[in-house]
Amino acid sequence: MAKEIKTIDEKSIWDDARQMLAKAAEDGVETAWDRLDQQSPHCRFGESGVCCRNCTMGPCRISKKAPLGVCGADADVIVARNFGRFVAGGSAGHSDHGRDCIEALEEVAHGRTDDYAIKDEAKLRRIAVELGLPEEGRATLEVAKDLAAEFFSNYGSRRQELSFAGRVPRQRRDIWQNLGMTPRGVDREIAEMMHRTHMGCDNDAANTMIHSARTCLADGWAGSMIATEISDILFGTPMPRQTMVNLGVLKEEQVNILVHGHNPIVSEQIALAVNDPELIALAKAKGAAGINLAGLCCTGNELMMRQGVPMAGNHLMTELAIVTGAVELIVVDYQCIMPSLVTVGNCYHTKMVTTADKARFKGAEHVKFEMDNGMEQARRVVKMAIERFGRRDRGRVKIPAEPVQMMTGFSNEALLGALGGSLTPLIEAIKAGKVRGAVAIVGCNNPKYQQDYCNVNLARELIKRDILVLVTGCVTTAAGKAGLLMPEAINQAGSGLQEICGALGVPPVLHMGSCVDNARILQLAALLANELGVDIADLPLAGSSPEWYSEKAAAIGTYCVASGIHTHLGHPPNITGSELVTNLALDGLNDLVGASFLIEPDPFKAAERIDERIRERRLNLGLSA
Ligand code: XCC
Ligand code: SF4
Repeated sequence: MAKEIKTIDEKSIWDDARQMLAKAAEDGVETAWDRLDQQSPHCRFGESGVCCRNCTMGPCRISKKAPLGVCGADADVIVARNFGRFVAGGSAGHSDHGRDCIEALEEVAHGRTDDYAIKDEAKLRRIAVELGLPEEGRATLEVAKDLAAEFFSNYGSRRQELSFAGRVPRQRRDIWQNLGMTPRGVDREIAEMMHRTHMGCDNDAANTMIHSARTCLADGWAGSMIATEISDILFGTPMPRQTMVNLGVLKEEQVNILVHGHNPIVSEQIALAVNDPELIALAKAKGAAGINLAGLCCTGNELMMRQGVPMAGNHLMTELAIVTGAVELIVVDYQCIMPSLVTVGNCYHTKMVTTADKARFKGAEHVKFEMDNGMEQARRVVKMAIERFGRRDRGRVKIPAEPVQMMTGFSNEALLGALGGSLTPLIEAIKAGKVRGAVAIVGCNNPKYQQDYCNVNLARELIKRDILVLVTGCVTTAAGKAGLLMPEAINQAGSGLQEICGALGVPPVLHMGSCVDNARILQLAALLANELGVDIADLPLAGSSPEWYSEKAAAIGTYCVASGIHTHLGHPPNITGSELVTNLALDGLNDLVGASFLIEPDPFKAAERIDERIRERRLNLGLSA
């Protein structure tokens, strides 16, 4: 059968993307969509999760004719093991990022860096008190030392519970305890996942799935949560501000630098360096009007939340941003950075700079960022970008759009601030049915979908139904480009949400940060549950990742479900080769943890089903539907 080749319009809903896809074709640049065509159809064994490569008696692939691997493992065991390793990878990504944050905090605490400092001292002290660390009358850096040590202990094997376990409602902790799902330590759960999935260990699929959940809970309630809290402490807790989004944030007359990756430790320094008057003067001396910084993906979210740096695009826009021909340099840390960016950059004058030893790219220049050289390295990178400006081929530059305004910065602290210091007004609005519930739409782009079609339409459908939407990660850019992150978007919301958001002056879709910042949503859910004296699973909440692609997104979905938040995915992970695992994910988990996964590629149908769930939860709480 001939392969169906998608038209440009079928690839993305956005005009900026479509123009750049056309330009990419003209310029002879290959993109993720082209490579998806080459890779399709995908391997059925891989797709359904029944290919095992865990030892060299195999690889084994399960079929009707060969239902067992050489060792005797069946499809259920193989699927569960593959899923376990998949989410262990995602949890490792978030949590290792968290570890880098702890190391940064420790360096600051010990006075070993001049480039970083504690920006939100009040938050540092608040968390110290929350975790029972001595705080009163002590110097800030002394408290920081203890907090860093406390956080490090979450990665080891000596704890029975994570530091932030106290944030989890009692009912939820009991559920975890009874299921053997209580996360003990980040590295421990990840290492144990690798152990369990070695040949000849955990050969009970359901048992492996329980540990998968435990591994992801360690990510959500420790690795990611620690990353978020420390980033706030070091770089400031986000507060509402306005910024702009789409490829139109690139500036034709300026040196354009893009930051891409996840950890603000690099991008925050770049953000400072681009404002250095000496470097701006240098740029002007080279004929540019100035230096322009914009973000991509999650490090873009981090910078946007805290500094209001504009967002050029999400995951599938990263190649297309370079296709504008206007980007001098792209500086990356880690995660979600397509190796193809080096190649695309080489088609133009765009230089790619890597900064982390654990994420090097062949063909990119490596400028290693460390805690004691952040500013020096950032200045070096900015100078490289300025030097590149002269090599720009002006005839090949095309910046395709006018930027769209958006509001960002809704940390829980900001949300509480907007509510006047307590959750009561929100709870009252929920009880009155003006805000019927809340849904976190998170995660990625995936070229298997028309880019952002599901992300945007799901958000639109939910706010119509008076369901507040919270966004993080790459969905942020989608919602922002659709104009949903502006207070005016309440016109598209139901009357209840319109009234509440209108009174508060906030959009009906709130940007809560990067992917590690989904921890903010966990914390908010727990606060609401505790306030109402119920479990998280009793709340009219849901999660969704319509266009997800990454191991990290699967880890997020899993810790959401294990935390009691029903979670929608546009497509299943590679588990469909096991009926047992699939049934557990779609249904069985409900009995165990009070929430499960819901798979639905159509955003309109997904909204319907999420709404049903919220309706049910509301009725159970004795509220109107
Ligand atoms: Fe990556 Fe975080 Fe997904 Fe975007 S949303 S594609 S994981 S950058 Ni995290
Ligand atoms: Fe095959 Fe078992 Fe080895 Fe997997 S662990 S490759 S199923 S023999």
